[in-house]
Amino acid sequence: MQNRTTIAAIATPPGRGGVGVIRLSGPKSYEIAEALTQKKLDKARYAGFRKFYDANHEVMDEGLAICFPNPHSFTGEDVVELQGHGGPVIQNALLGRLFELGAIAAKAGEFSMRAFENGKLDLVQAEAIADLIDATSQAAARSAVRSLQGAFSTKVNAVLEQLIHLRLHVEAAIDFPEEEIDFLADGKILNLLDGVAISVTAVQQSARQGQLLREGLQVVIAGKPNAGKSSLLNALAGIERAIVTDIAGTTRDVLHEKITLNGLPITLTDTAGLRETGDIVEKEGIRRAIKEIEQADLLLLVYDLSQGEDPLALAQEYFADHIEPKRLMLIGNKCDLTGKSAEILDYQGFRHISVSAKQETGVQSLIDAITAHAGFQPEEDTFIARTRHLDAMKRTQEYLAEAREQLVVYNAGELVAESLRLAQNALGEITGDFSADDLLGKIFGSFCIGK
Ligand SMILES: Nc1nc2c(ncn2[C@@H]2O[C@H](COP(=O)(O)OP(=O)(O)OP(=O)(O)O)[C@@H](O)[C@H]2O)c(=O)[nH]1
Ligand SMILES: [Mg+2]
Repeated sequence: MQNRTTIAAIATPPGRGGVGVIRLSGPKSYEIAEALTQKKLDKARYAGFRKFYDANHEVMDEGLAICFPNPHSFTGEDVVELQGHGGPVIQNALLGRLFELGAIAAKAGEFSMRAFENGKLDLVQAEAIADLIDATSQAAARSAVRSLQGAFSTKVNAVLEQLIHLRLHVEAAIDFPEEEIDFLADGKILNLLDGVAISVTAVQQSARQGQLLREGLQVVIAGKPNAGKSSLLNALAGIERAIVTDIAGTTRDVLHEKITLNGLPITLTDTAGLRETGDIVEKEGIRRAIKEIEQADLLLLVYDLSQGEDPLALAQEYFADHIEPKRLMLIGNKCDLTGKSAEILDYQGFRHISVSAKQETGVQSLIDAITAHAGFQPEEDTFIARTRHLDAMKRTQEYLAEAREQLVVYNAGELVAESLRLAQNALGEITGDFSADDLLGKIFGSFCIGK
């Protein structure tokens, strides 16, 4: 904590407000704040009314100064909060004065990074702060708070302990070569190993809910011109967002609409109808549509039921590489024209739903099918999670599977030990036990300044 710079940043959002807060953190925080106010700070965590002076001893602003001595502060360093008035000009002038007095500008996420380095937060908790600030729904905010309070970290740490316990057994077996084979073969290590894998799976399942809640699902609507794609987007969004006409080729640009279906955040994308065309504008629209199709979590292939087409043949034609039941749902539209009712069925292993986008029949069934398809079932205790966490758990499982193979097939103690070490590193990345500096830089760099 010694020999570090003292950083400063405006902590409140830019703009005008009754109060604007500037935060200082680092060894010279007190010295700088006392130079600014030309007075000693009050005792720890007491708000002292102060004048803030410029270099010519003119009053720039007045407000409160509060100090938080290390280690009992957000960053774990000496922190001072200066609460002046919330206008961009005055706040920037105050910040400029702090720089003159020796503070340097905090980089994005640097306060949180220091809190992490000083053991005030683990990585999951630091990320949860960013997620809480960025939450777009009550449910996301609640689960971010749960992660912040350690709900996720506790689960990860419990699995880490299980894994360390297992590693100790394996290392002990290796240390006694005469008995190694027996040790490895007596089933105890295999049991422990399977126990760890089961625990990781359980955490993966909960984390998947949190990740869906945070990152949502990218759903792309695609199909022939006039199939009713834009009508479907409007029906799902509940507003007349996209232009609907009976002219084939109405939609040309890609259109994104953020909606929430059954609590699941979704980015719904409407695209240009897919067909051969000589029109250069439409051609560009189709090129963009294909790009969206490639990136979708879920594709809704909309087709016109009254045309008697085979939707799977269409899917094959439009997105051959992307037709797998996990990513594709077939939507038979205009069921009102066929006299059939809206229904859900299985079409050669694919979900098939008939709807009438125009009359809005079958839309709720479609919504339920989309959220069920994503496996979204948030529970009371869902915590926020990120793709990064799921990736780390996936790698953990891969190393565990490797360890299992080396144990069961080859009885190779050293290799089991090495795979388990890698599994522990992968899992430890989640909370930051084992994280490369570039990963940390990437995570904290995505936070906003002053956080
Ligand atoms: N009868 C009936 N007509 C529909 C239905 N859904 C859409 N339509 C009509 O079909 C026509 C085309 O609808 P759009 O939603 O613009 O179709 P699109 O797939 O977006 O077409 P492009 O943007 O040209 O690719 C319009 O006249 C709609 O009113 C439906 O469920 N039933
Ligand atoms: Mg359209």
